[in-house]
Amino acid sequence: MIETFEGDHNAKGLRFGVVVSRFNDFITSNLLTGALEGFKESGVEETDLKILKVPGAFEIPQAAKKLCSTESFDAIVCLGAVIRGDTPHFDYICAETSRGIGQVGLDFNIPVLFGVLTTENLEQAVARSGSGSSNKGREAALAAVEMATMYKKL
Ligand code: INI
Repeated sequence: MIETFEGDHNAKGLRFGVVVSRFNDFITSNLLTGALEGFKESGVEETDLKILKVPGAFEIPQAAKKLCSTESFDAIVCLGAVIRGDTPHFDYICAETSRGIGQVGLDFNIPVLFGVLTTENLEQAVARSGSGSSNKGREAALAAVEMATMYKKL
């Protein structure tokens, strides 16, 4: 029989870090609300959560790395919103944020989840940060729970 591992959605007792950027706060605060709902649904206690608020998406990987270096979290969720403007700035921020978040996860060997919206316009960001299952913050928190609970079983 081949041993197969899969996570679940019972994360009671596991610890999670959240990094959320303030830029486009009217979107990122809703992503944070969605993530906290996802954690609550999964049985995570508030005392097992730590939230770091950073200025913009560019700073997210740096703060995620800081959280990982404490070695006290089972997974980290990164939340932000980058919305395209009139200059190439969007592309630089998106590239560095996604590359950095991926790198931190690989360097520290714990799940680091990508809940950063990278959208063409405000409407797309609003559509992905509302209440319910379309909220990408909630989706990232549930994915963090799934990954962390799977690693616990290994
Ligand atoms: N940061 C974001 O999180 N979203 C954006 O849309 C954005 N735009 O468009 O500029 C943005 N810029 C700030 C950046 O993330 C850094 O905080 C800043 O450059 C300081 O390092």
